[in-house]
Amino acid sequence: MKRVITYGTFDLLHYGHINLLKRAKELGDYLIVGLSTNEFNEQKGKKCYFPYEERKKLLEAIRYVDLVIPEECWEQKIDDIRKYDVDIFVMGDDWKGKFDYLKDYCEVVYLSRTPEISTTKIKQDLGLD
Ligand code: C2G
Repeated sequence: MKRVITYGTFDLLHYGHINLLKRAKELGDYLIVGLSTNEFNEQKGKKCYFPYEERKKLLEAIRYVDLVIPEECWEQKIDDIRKYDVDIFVMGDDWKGKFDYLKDYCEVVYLSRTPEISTTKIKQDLGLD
């Protein structure tokens, strides 16, 4: 069983997120998502519309997602890779190169972002930002 992991905030879930999760799942058989907690989002400087528990419910309803775990800090990835016996780490290519240090522990894959959509754009288009 090939196990894949990815991380993110996934706020105001949109088709760019779904495209990423679908392709991440296609790389293996089991997809784990490290979902940024509300507190970690503050550290990331991101203001979330939906709190963690609601974002978790949304992710757990997606057919490609097998397990959602909390992402509480930048440093937990190596422990997660070991704990969940992960084979592939996946992120959108806006993060290209940032997680290459994980190549010592598993395969690292950066997938192309869906260009025209983002949570920030949604908020701006709705005049919320
Ligand atoms: N994404 C995408 N296309 C978009 C928007 C997002 O492919 N149009 C991808 C991002 O590249 C990322 C994932 O969807 O891989 C989640 O995006 P965010 O929720 O914005 O995650 P981010 O805030 O970048 O947090 O430790 C890693 C961080 O938690 C990543």
